[in-house]
Amino acid sequence: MENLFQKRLEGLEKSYIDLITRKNEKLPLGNGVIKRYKYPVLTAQHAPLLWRYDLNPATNPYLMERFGINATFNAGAIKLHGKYLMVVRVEGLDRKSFFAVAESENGVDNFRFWERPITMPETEEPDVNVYDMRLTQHEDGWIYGLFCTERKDPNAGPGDESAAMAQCGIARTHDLVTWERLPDLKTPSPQQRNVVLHPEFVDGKYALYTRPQDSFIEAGTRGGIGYGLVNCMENAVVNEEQILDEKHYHTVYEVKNGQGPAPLKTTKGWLHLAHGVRNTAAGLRYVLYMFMTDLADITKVTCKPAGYFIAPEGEERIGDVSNVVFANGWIMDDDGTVFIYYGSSDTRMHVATSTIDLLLDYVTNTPADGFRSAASVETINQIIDRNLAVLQQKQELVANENANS
Ligand code: M1P
Repeated sequence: MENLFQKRLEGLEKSYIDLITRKNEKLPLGNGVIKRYKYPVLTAQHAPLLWRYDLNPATNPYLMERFGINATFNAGAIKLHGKYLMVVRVEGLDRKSFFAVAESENGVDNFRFWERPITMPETEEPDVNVYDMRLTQHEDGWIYGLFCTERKDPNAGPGDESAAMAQCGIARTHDLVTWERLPDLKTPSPQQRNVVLHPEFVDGKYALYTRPQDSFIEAGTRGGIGYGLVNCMENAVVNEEQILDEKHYHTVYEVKNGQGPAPLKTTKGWLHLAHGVRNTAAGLRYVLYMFMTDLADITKVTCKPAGYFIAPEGEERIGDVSNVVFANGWIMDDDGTVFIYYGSSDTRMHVATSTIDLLLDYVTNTPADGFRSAASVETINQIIDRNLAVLQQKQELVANENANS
């Protein structure tokens, strides 16, 4: 028996080390805006053996998994003390999600989890499930983690064991180890998800991006990326919620949308990453899109490229909730490199890299949505006209050079 235990342990340790030391590779070509990578940066198999196995041969002679991990996805991200850190949504086989920090030296591979998951303090009303943390390094000196806290709907009818309530949980930390839990956010909306704290004060107040919704899944009569101010985070109450980026018929965000990570400040405006959801015969499809808001008035959208920025590709399309990409974490380095962390199909984490210059070019020069097929054709024709003019200029130049030689 001891032999079997030892053999299994060696096999498990080897495959775990191989996985967390594997080098990632940039995929060639791409669309010129981002670089995708060959391997996901985190999977359920990245969860440490120490979490999953009882490593004592006396109590686990068959070396069975005792706590299985189902998925690692939708991570918040931050760079601290030179390390690229993700606060990952880790989901056990029991369907419960919790948060855990995974660290990498270069942001694209060799992510490994810290020894223990985060012990998140609770409010007087315990969370049933917590997920999708957005990290904000706020100018008040704290790192805030805003996340979805899910509980059973107290108004669920008899026998209804699936009606749930989503609200925004708030916690803050300096080191991602010790967290202070603050009361949940209060807003005029019945439910909230995808709430994100803006990194700077606005008129001396904390500014929040919200996503009002009527019920747990459906945004219903509400939806859109909302905005509201709160006086303090210790008792955060949004009294007035305005919508800064609406749902729109026949777009990639017709059903609902939500702010991704906290926006990045650039010379041209605040750069936003968000997810949009549309309906299809095969169910909901989640993609990422970008937009920019004004530096002086952060509720004013100044640029918004049509359509999606990242959509699920290849194996990203398949998972527990297929046809989904979702991002709630990115990191901007001092040299302008941007690491975009995104979850695919509620199963695993990926990275795409770009730079601030490329993203600004993308956001400011990609045509906006014309909301009609005819407008799309008009946009393509304008691009063709400009290209033909350039080609003609080139031909004329060559003809002149030939004539002069
Ligand atoms: O399953 C897809 C996503 O659904 C929710 O996002 P939203 O509130 O925008 O619909 C979240 O549960 C998210 O975690 C999940 O990836």
